[in-house]
Amino acid sequence: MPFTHNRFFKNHPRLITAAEGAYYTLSDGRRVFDALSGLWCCPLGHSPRAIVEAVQQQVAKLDFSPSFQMGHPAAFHLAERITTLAKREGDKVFLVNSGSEAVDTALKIAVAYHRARGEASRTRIIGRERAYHGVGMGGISVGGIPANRKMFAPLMIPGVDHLPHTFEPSKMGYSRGQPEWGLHLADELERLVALHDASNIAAVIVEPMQGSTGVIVPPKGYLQRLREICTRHGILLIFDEVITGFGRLGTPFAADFFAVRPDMITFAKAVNNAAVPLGGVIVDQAIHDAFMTGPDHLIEFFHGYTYSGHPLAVAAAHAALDLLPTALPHAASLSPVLEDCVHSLRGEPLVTDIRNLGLAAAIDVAPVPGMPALRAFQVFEQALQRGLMLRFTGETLAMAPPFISTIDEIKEMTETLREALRATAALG
Ligand code: PXG
Repeated sequence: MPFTHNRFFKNHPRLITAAEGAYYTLSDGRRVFDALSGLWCCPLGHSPRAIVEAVQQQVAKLDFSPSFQMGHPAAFHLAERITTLAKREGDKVFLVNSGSEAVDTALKIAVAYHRARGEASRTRIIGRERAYHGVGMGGISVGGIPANRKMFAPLMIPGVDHLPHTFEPSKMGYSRGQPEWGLHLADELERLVALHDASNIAAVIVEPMQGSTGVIVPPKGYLQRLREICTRHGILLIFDEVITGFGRLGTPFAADFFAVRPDMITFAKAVNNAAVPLGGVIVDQAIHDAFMTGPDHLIEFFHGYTYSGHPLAVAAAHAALDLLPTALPHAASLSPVLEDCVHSLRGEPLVTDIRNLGLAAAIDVAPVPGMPALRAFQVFEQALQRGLMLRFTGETLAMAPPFISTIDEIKEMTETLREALRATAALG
């Protein structure tokens, strides 16, 4: 099973049998609130009728269409809708099936772009500590979660450096929104440029808000500074928006929220509310154009997947994008509610930090001495028994409720978590 304690699970299975709106039904019949919108991917709630119908109609009309040397109109239309939403008219979109594929695709585009322009020495990629960029070989190479990397070290792509992560609880504990401290950490990029020389560096990839590692919010000015340094040195900036894309911060993309224009944006998850796997990369027009050389009967970019632009995934995305204009302002209006709610848990037993941005929040809990990663799991179990499904990882509990949640549901989620924290502390 993916990222699961397999042996424990086998003995204590947790099975989901149905979903509707903001709730899952478990195999014992209980309804639980889906506090992470699936795995950050179902912000519009489960099985919205418009998406269900779009996929049903599509499977009957055109179930599959090859994307090598052929195409189908809805995929091109989707690319246009996505670039319009991102306010990047003229840019291009490469469709894939997951966030991991989106990341590996963007990294390949970055290296090939420089080569196509005659700067073939620009091959190094710079990621960041604690980053999650999926599980492809490229993604784990630029990613910064030690457990995801250490078993596979010999297989990673060479020539990768990591910026320091920006989480320092002693400087930013219990921060609401963006922390004031940490802008200087962006200048570490200048040190890497000085070390390797810009002529050897292809791209920097960051999650604008680090999600999987526990909602690490960028310090004020940090992403803008990264942009300035990249621009100065001709280095591409890639925002991995697999989690933040399509509304999680209350704007279509985090790039809008932070008013930074990256050269590429990777996305997946919420693009189609996860009804069918879909991901992609938004690529700056100039990057695209650099590939468009040579005889026009030859392939310009040797890359792609059987299921790129899968008609069912694309149909789901069109339906999701139809729903987004109403869902997005609601999500934005819920974010201060979530902020106040989660920060009301300060002082509850076990809690060591709380942070939030947009419609995402995380709570750190004190570890069980000598048993890393156990405490958050205990809280997760206590919450699940009380009708709340959180996400736990390490010593962190994460929440990213569906955009369709009500204020009362956010409050109820918080009170259930409060009870779960107290019950966990009572376990000793
Ligand atoms: N980039 C980012 C920023 C992600 O968050 C991926 C790439 C990979 O996407 P795929 O579709 O290949 O899984 C992700 C995935 C969690 C959680 O609990 C987060 C992800 C996946 C599963 C769980 O935070 N993010």
